[in-house]
Amino acid sequence: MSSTEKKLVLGNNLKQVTSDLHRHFNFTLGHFDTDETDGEMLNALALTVRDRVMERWRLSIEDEKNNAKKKVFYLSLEFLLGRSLTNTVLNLDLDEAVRTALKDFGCAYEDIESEEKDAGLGNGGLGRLAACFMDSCASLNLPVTGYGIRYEYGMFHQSFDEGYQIEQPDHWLRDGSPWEIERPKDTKHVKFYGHSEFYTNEQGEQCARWCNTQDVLAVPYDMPIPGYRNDKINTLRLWKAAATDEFNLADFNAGDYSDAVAQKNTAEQITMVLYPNDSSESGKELRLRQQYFLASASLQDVLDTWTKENKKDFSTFAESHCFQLNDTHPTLAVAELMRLLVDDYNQQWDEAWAITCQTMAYTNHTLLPEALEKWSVRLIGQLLPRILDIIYEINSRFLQEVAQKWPGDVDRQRRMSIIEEGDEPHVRMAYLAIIGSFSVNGVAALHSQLLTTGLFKDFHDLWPKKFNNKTNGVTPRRWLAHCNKELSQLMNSAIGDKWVCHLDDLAKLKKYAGDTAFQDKWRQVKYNNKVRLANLVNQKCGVNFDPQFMFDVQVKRIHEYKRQLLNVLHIIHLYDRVIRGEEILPRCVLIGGKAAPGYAFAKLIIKLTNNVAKVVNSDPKVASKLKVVFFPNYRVTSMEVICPATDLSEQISTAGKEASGTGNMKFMMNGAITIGTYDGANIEILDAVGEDNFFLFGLKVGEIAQYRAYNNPNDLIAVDEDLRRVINLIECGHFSMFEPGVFEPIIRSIRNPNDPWMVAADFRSYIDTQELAAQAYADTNRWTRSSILNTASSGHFSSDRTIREYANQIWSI
Ligand code: 26W
Repeated sequence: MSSTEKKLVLGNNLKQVTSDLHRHFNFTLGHFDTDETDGEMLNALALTVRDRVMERWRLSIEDEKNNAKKKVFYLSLEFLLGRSLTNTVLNLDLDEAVRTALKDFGCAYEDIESEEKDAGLGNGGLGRLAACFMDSCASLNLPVTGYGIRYEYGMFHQSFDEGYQIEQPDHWLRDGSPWEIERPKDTKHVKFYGHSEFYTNEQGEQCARWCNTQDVLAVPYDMPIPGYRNDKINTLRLWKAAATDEFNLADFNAGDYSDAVAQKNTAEQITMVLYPNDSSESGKELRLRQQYFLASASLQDVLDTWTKENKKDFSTFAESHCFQLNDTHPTLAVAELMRLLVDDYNQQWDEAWAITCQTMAYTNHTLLPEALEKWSVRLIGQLLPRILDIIYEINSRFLQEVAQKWPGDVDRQRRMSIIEEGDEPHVRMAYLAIIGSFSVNGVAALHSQLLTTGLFKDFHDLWPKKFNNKTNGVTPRRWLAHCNKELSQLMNSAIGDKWVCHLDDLAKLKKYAGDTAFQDKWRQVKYNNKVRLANLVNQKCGVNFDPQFMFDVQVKRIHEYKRQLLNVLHIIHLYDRVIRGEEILPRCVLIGGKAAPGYAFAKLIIKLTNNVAKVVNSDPKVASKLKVVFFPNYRVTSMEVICPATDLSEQISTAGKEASGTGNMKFMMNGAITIGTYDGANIEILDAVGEDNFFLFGLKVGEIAQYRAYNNPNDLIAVDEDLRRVINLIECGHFSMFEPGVFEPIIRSIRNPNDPWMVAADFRSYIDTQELAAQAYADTNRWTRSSILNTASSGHFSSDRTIREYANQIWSI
């Protein structure tokens, strides 16, 4: 029994859980036993579970205070948590007690859990990665706190009208959330606008202060992050913006009531909505305010805790703190830490800079040039004048260092400057992050290598040791133990249940890969999962998926580089073959994902998919061979049903564009086989599982530029009859009978000799490889063996492995 366990009062046994459930239902929530339980039982259950979280949380905080030598803070504008109830029940080992207790009320656990809304506080990969990391940190008992924003509206809800994406607001907090605890005592003031003032203090030192600011309050809401069966609860602290009272008072007294109220709204706007943009930067002032708001509130929080115990002695601060920056979004933290140390805590610049560079670490998640954040100097100067001073000072000292190392190399200085000169000068956030950090990492081997040879080459020349790789991972708790309970049980019966925390243990499954009795059971589980997904597809799309068919799935944000378009061209090709009377392997194809509301081309891809689906699904000649859906409102909770049911996982980005991918890992863990390009973490998946168990196709990074020089899509179309027929079906309006010409931009893009996404170039290789996958699927035993081997080889892709690497190699905890 652990020391924490001894101090726990609330039991996990059926009797205590049942009695707490009654107590919360009747007394906390004020219902009678005769009331309808719908909706309310979720809250009563959440509170019952939360009580058990609370006692562990308190002990974890106490333990960390007494024993943690170093703490890590994960700063991220996004945490894509999904549902909390099921995850907490799993991690606290409450599953059985909860199921039985609910029966007492005549409720089924599955019905209750499905009522919880997703916490959709993120766009996609980067936000979900932060959530998986939080789970692993707690499960590994590491002192890691997350800092983020409590968006009132999370990722928008997606539906379709005439095949076009419609966005609706996601007011996930409307009915409140039992998983957040407001901590008003820890409220911080965040400064905006105003100006810098320079003065000499009593000691005769030159000092600066930021005056005449318009302050906004940052109120923290803490969410518990439970570890897996280890009684550890970490904290995710999310900030909500609120207006200050003083701020309003001045205007009230001046008799300007409506202005005062309007200003209150301006303050509270900051945390109103998540920007649903996951590649191109919008350049919007509100987004910049969100970024600074997070950075400032979080750092003040850490420094307040520190100075409460250590006064103004920062001599051991660096050795006991580390800040991990999730992409450049929280990078103003570099300048903000300098400001707090120098202006508020009177530290010398050099000491403050040493602390900053020893505590900040930066993770890059993308090579796409349009996703690299740049803020106009004018905007930063207006909104955060003191921060701009500090950025200039950091830059001028840095450029001196560059000049010393490469005397006279003015071009290099211009290239490496934090300030990009031009008509409208900009601050390059990635450069600020690299200069202010002791570690810079990419998220898969290829990606990290491309960073050092391409995008950040100059910085790699200067500081080669700063750069490192941390291949992403996903948590096996949510993405296997929870979402695929039946497969988990089957695996437990064969290899025990240690894999939940030691995913490499799955390798023990390899010896069962050829065992026909085990294969039969494996296939049966997959079949049952396919039935479950088929029901969901029927309910959401009104289309019947036959679980005997191959389930071919691509779910992720919609983006040209991810090439959902290539997938649709393949669907049209299959349809064309069926119409021509050819035999094909029966398939159900599912595509899902959200497009950024301002990304017109991505929205047109959704429209094309929906139109193709409509033609395919309504043709009786095709019904026994092919079904297609665009799955609406794809999110964490849908993936929990989709990945266990998938046979073929589509990971088909243009080589060099997908930093890592993490969906690819979830599918692999659940026994799907990948059809993919040589890109991101696909390469490491291929390495782990071997080429017999992976369908590799397409041009590699090195081949793309060369190929482009010699090949024009129009020539390819001329010589490839399959491609020509597919393009022709779109061009002639077969999928747009009543909307002539709607898909013209798509045709133009495929035919563009400079198509950056290489859709036509990879078509032949993709189609041929799809055919190989179909043949492999027809050989049931071969496919099942491959499926088992994929799960068995997925140990490397646990976020526990990733977090151990961060902890050992970056954080030193
Ligand atoms: C400025 C707007 C913006 C917002 C978010 C630009 C870029 C982003 C993210 C970097 C997008 C993102 O989620 N990137 C994905 O990160 C995953 C986790 O590392 C990777 O697996 C994906 O390959 C990468 O696209």
